[in-house]
Amino acid sequence: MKAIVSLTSPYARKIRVILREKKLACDEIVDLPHEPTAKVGEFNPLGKVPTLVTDDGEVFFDSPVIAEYLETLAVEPALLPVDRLAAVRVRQIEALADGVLDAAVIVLLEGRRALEQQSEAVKNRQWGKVEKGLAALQKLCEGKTWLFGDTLSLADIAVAVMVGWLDARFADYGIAKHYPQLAAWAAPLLARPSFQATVPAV
Ligand SMILES: N[C@@H](CCC(=O)N[C@@H](CS)C(=O)NCC(=O)O)C(=O)O
Repeated sequence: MKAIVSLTSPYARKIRVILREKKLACDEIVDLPHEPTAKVGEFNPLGKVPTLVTDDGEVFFDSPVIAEYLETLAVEPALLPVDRLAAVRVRQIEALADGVLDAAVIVLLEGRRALEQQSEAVKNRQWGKVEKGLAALQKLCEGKTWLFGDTLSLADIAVAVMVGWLDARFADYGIAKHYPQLAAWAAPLLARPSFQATVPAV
């Protein structure tokens, strides 16, 4: 099995953390999806990382689909509950964390355009989603070690990856200043070996 990843992508980090938590053998092929030399488009028509290629040559993307595929390998720890509705609830939290990332990525990319091409309206609208998402997640983690149930799940991994990425990419904003309980909740997860081995190469 091989995973095509970049070392900065939070979506790829989610998968890289899962691979480590489950101790799954997987070659990580580092690609730069935004560069003309990118190879990921040979496997994924959308040209995005992460993309997973199984030993049989089957291809899976995007990160929620890859996470679901990895669950089918039935390797402990299970990161999704067996009960289907419970699994949907975990996936809902993952979607919220990914949605915060999607909005923050737009803000980041908008900020890289020539100054006269940047839209404050776009940045403000997307940052509004980041703020609302973070507020919702902070509420969700109140008094909890795990976001769902009594053990590590995909929800915890997705949210902690999102917190780590915002912290790295928007260091000036200071997530710990604005959402101290969320940052404190994520801290022990970010200290796990699976996260320490995948710190974004910003
Ligand atoms: N929803 C996708 C998002 C993947 C994504 O946007 N990856 C970015 C890197 S962070 C990418 O490969 N972008 C290349 C492009 O858009 O051409 C997932 O969860 O995997």
